Amino acid sequence: MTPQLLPPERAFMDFDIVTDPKDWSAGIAVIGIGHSEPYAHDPCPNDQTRAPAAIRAQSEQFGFGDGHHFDFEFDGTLYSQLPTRRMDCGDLRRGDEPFAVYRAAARQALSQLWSCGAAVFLLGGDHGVTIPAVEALGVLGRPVHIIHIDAHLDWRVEVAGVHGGYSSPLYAASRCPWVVGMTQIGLRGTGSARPEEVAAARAWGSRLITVDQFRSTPIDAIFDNIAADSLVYITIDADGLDPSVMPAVMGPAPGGLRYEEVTALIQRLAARHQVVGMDVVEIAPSYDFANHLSAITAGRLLLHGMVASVRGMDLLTGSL
Ligand SMILES: [Mn+2]
Repeated sequence: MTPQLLPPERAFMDFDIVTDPKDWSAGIAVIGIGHSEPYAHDPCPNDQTRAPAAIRAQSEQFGFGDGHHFDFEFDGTLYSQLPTRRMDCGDLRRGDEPFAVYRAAARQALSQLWSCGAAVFLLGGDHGVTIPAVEALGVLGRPVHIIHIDAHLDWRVEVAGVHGGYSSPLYAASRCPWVVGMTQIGLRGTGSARPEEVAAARAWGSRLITVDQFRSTPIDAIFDNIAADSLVYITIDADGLDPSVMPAVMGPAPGGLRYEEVTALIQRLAARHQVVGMDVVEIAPSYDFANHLSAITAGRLLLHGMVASVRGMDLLTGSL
């Protein structure tokens, strides 16, 4: 059976629900890719599958759904800064098909969205869902730089026999010829990386930036190694942020980036490069506070990414 895009219970904000790819067009596109391939030893496999619904449920409060309330982070209404075409493309749910079939369907859906000129905002899912996204970016025919926010390196070739799980998205990106650079921000503590993965990332040319280094570097200098002609894709693992603002993660690590550091980074990035999409992954709703802070933080980060994608288009008008 082929996985289907199913309409969500409620849309992200009041975006139009458009699950038929024939109806997709340029604009802003949200899509839920909830599933990845968990490791057999995971205590709570794929709780992250429920994150797209959790993020959508809280998005109602960003202007009470309609995006026309004054938003102080955007100095105006959100919808005055976004195109009128705002699609929620639904959720790619996994049925009983093999994982490879699901992953190919995700790659196909994301390729199609980018082909029709949409900026794509992906609701994970664990970090493995970034793999079909970086693979789909090839359809743009342009060099791509990945901005990665995460406590962890995510450069494993495989873990426990699983290739393409949540420890491997940046390794997978490094295998894509169109990915010409990556900047990994927020690294701290320990994760699945061994010294050989750190060496492999550095040898490939990935720029690794710890939280302390991030705070002691002017923000524009963080972007110095992004080639001028590169498009930018942002992948945010929820555990890259400090758990005080993003508590609902499987691998909490104290000392992460603050919310306003990430939003400032996204805004500065948009002043220099075209942001073609973004994902927020690894939110585990079972661990979210009763007030759903993690889902709210995720939704707000996505709004910043959406506005950034539009500003980047303006910046590069005529050069694309
Ligand atoms: Mn990760």
